[in-house]
Amino acid sequence: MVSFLQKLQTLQCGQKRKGWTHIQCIKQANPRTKDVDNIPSTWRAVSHPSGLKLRYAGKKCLTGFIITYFNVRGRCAAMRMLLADQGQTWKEVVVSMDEWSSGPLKSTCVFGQLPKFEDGDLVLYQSNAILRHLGRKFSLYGKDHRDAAIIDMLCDGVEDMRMKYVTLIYTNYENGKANFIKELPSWLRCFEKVLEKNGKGSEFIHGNQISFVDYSLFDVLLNLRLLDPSCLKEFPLLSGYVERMQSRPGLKSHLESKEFLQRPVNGNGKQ
Ligand code: GTS
Repeated sequence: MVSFLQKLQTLQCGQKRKGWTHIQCIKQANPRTKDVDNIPSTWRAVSHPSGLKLRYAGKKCLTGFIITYFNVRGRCAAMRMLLADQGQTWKEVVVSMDEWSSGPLKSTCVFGQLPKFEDGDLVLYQSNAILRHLGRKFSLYGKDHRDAAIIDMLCDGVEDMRMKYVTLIYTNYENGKANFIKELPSWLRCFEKVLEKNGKGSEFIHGNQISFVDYSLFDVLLNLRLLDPSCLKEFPLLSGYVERMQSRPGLKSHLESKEFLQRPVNGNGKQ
């Protein structure tokens, strides 16, 4: 039979509660209330299938990811895809337009805009800076400085394409859509050519490993395909790329999730 001490050791090694620096105290559940009594507010109690109740205490270890943004996919779609595909979880703080315009949040944001991204006590703004941070954190930035430089270049190229799309959506949707769709192939061709030069399009946008810019490109391509369902038809490599990206297990389940499907693409209902 496993002794109490053995259980304790297993739990201390393997069951350390995420987000807390250490287990301060451990004791058996009160058989009557099945609870640990009188827990000071800085402590947390959790159940464990073994029947033990654990108390965690100490300074909270700030390791969680928090995305603060409006209720849209928008500029957070790519970082959410990256996190989901990398097996990460995160918390969403959804800000309504009323809260944004009347509350104090805007004045606390470095550039007066969202998204805000928290990685523990690191607070970031600017969606591409956030993607780059996650790229470094999860080794999604190529294998060396040369790769990183090219990935940065591609990220700026995707940003240009994203900005054209965002400008259309928010400033000129009705009048500009037809012309936008006419010009779209000339931008998409640039990425088709980049793919062609990289393993004849059988890999990622750069190199043979996924990088943070793949999530951003994939996100923009999905949006463009929503806008013009036939836009990728003349680009076999981009079409294959989208197919490969969306069949990655982590991405597939994210794209099929209620959170993704129910979140509007943009803030004004246009897509
Ligand atoms: N360059 C910034 C980024 O990439 O994060 C742009 C951020 C931005 O434009 N944020 C908009 C915003 O905060 C929301 S959205 O366009 O991303 O949906 N708007 C509110 C405001 O008060 O400016």
